[in-house]
Amino acid sequence: MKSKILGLLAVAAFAGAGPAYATFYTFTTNSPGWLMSTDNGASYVPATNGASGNYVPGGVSMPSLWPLGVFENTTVLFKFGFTLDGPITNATLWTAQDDDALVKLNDFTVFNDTNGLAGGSGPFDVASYLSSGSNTLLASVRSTICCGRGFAALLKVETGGLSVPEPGTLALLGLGLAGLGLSRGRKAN
Ligand SMILES: [Ca+2]
Repeated sequence: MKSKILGLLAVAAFAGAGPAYATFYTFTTNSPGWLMSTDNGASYVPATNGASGNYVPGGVSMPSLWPLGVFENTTVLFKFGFTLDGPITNATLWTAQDDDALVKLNDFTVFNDTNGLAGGSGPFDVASYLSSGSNTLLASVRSTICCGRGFAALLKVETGGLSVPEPGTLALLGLGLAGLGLSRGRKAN
């Protein structure tokens, strides 16, 4: 009897490997939780958004962060922590920076822009840089022109989520268990 039940469960597990439910995440520089540092990471404070306008790279408008009161030649670090649930299926990052930026995801370098001009970067396929659980985006933004250190980011992620048995599988499992009950009843008679 035990082996019959195990066999039924094995069939159910095989048939139940149906489509996983995907989860979609969108993070931008307008998402809560962005931090910034003007002393090379020694200390962080909540990032300020003093922008009067937004960048539009990749055809998508992104709210930008503009630290106020930052002096010439000061590199500003922007840091954003976020949590993902499940294996990463797809992930795309766009950014814009004034003027240049070194952008990392979980210590992987996504790109290092050194052209001295304000502009956008991406789209970048960053799926291999992310993982289920805690993740960190870090952008080191620099400019030689006074006071302009804008940064904007848009990150879209799809995760696989958890696999859930399909209704048809549950119905099969129910029929199998009912059949077991019938055969047991017959033997008892
Ligand atoms: Ca640039």
